[in-house]
Amino acid sequence: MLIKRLRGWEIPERMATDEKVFLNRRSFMMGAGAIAAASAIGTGGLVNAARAEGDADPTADLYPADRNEFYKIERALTPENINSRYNNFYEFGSHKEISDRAQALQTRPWTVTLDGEVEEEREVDIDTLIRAMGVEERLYRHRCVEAWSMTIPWSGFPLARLVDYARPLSSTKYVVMQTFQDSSVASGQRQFWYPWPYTEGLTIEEATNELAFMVTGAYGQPAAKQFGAPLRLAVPWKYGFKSIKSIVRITFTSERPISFWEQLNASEYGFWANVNPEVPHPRWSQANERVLGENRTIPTVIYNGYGEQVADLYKNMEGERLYA
Ligand SMILES: Nc1nc2c(c(=O)[nH]1)N[C@H]1C(S)=C(S)[C@@H](COP(=O)(O)O)O[C@H]1N2
Ligand SMILES: [Mo]
Repeated sequence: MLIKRLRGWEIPERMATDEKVFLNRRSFMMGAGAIAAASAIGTGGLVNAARAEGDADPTADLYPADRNEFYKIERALTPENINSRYNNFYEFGSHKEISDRAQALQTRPWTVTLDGEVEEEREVDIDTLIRAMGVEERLYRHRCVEAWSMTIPWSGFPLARLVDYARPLSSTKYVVMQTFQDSSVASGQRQFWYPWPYTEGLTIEEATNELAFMVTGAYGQPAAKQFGAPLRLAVPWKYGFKSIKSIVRITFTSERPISFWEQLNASEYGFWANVNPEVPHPRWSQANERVLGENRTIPTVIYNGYGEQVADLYKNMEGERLYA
């Protein structure tokens, strides 16, 4: 397979653009918070209507799932109608308003391939998998590398449980995940300069940390398509781009993968991508974050506030570029 490697300046639409949009939007919202709030209320019905027309979900009876009270957050949850209308899902366009287009994704039937260094490679039906794993609810923060953040009630199961289920060999060092590829439903995938399919990866230690979560639902229901249905990762101590959506393949390997953003621009996006306010992105500060749906910014916290659970993963790794 030939993958054209692009330099930053060759990429017509990329995160730099999003950052400009964000800054403009932010100054707009400073002066018009009330208008923003009013229009957000107005779109709620549309989101739910879109979901009702979607594919039947045979596991819908699992929601709302019991909340795991260990994963609480001090901030208010981002309203669903705001979260559902402001998404990064480049398969459907390199801007935030992709929620309508994402409804074209058929999320049933859906199979997930478990392959690579495992006892036995296999394909598992998503509903079989979800029933085998069980579902709980966790309130998580999410910090995008573009310096906005949200808080969201995810439903799903620990990735550690799925790793067990896959029975990796002891040689496995990394867990690599891939998103579906079908440019007939995801027009963004016709933008040939992106290295589709979207790929992300974790070390096996990260993947089996209790915080690493496989998302199947949000806001007490099966996940909306724009959130990455039917299976999406949530690694809240890392920048949001690590939390890959609509996963079709999970590969266990001893080689570190090169992820989507790293492939596009390795000088700006790396493998580890742990949140750190003191390490700026080459083109902007990471010190603060805009709270999605609120008219304010707050200081960003190391590991997005999850240091107690994850800091140990990175002991004695000074040589690694852990924060980009
Ligand atoms: N397949 C895929 N997964 C993806 C992305 C994407 O473009 N494609 N964007 C990432 C980024 S940059 C962020 S911030 C989050 C956004 O999740 P949200 O739309 O649920 O807020 O999804 C991540 N997962
Ligand atoms: Mo992001």
